[in-house]
Amino acid sequence: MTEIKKVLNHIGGEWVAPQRGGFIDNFNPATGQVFSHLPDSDASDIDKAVEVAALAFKTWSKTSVDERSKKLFKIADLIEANIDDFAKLESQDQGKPWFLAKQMDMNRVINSFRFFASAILQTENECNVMDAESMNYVLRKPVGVAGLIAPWNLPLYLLTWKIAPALAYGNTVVCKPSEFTSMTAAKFCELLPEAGIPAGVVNMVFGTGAKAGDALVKHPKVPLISFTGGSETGKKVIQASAENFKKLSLELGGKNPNIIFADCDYKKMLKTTLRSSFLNQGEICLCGSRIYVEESIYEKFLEDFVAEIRELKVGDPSQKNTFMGPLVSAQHLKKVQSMIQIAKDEGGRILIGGGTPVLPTEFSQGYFLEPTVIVGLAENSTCVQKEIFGPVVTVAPFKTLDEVIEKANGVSYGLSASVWTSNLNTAQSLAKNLDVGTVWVNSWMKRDLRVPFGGMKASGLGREGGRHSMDFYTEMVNVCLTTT
Ligand code: TXE
Repeated sequence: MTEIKKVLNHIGGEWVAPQRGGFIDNFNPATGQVFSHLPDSDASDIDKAVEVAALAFKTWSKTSVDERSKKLFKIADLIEANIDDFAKLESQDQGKPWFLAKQMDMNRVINSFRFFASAILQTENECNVMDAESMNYVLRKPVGVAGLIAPWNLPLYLLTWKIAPALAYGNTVVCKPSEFTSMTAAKFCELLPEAGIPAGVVNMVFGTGAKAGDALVKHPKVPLISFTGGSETGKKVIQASAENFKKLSLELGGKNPNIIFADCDYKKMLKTTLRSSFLNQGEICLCGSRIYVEESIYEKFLEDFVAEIRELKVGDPSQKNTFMGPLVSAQHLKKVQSMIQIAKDEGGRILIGGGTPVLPTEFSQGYFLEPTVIVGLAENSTCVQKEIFGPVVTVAPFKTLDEVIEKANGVSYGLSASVWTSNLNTAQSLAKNLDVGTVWVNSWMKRDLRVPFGGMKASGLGREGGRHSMDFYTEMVNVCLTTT
């Protein structure tokens, strides 16, 4: 029998058990077996972590930019040196294939640290000469103890997208990873002493959102919350943080349109659409889960898309040629399956998928689902309107530009869109008219860390990335200097 690992909280540089709570089971989604126990932390653990983070802030906020930069570069180097171990652990905990955990998740973790380690060396201060006597300049100060709450789909990737800029700009952090995927966050803490990060600068409190997450959001000594997760939870975070007027960045769900015109590069579009539909089991907020295809190529697209899907390998995440692993949890699988049932009840037709793939016995208790394509749904049906967050896409035809813009904007979300066309006018018109934070023209999920990232409507509040992260993780003080 394999040993079940017991994870502890990382507070003030020490590994500590939760003060009052017990431990929760953590499952390997590929086998459905418990493989670790996680602290079921509560407000008392959050209090302790905030106390030590506030103390550490006094010195970390005064550490030179040069020194902070060196330490962040060192974190990146250490993760790179251990990339295979991190990738395997992420795959075991989340379900995604090893290759993806390495190529997408861990490479991005490394890049985020290098990006912000370098960015803080190149920051320029704003200065405005006003008249003969006065000038204004902007001082930037770290905000304080940052509360960072991350989801389960890109566990260390999204958590470090918050930790790296928070530390770079002089804040200390209390993190609450998802209770479904905490393992790589714990492993990350093991590297901190070697990177020279002082005790108390990074604190990791594990447990549920209702207990540990809520306590972090409500804590009066945490002036900033960066949250990525579901839109309904995002509403709770806004409400719970209102009492203390916190700085908030909310990266929430998406129901992104993938709009395909007949004049596109068809081969490239088809290859990318497979990825934007099913990469990471469709558990990426940026996945293009609503596919709209120009009527003249609609039937051809369905035929080719289904043929490509038949070739996708679903199964053992450790195998090199596996494209999709299991979904993250039994609860999530049940939710996605119930959405497929609702689609059938609402008149949808399952073109491919919808069932459980046949796999070796080792994986018979895993949370696997076939890649699924649904057609024939009305625009106001549940599966077109609500985020499914699994390997399920809907496909519908369109005739005109105006029609597809209306459909694309006809949901409560506004995170991203992909547009496939060789006509620049069409692309520009969509970019102007789609109510989303990112429009990819002839690509998907190409991420430049300098650009503003975030969503509109139920997809969130605020932008992070490049100088937008600097704005979020610092407070600005305008100093007006006048000669006497
Ligand atoms: O998200 P939650 P879940 C979407 C997706 C998914 C849905 C639910 O639709 O099906 O969200 O997933 C913590 N106060 N996305 O259940 O619950 C929680 O412990 C403070 C989109 O994982 O929002 C976890 O650490 N924190 C998303 C984090 O919030 C709370 C990625 C996210 O959990 C809390 C993942 C509370 N009251 C899911 N309740 C994206 N856009 O990338 C929970 N948490």
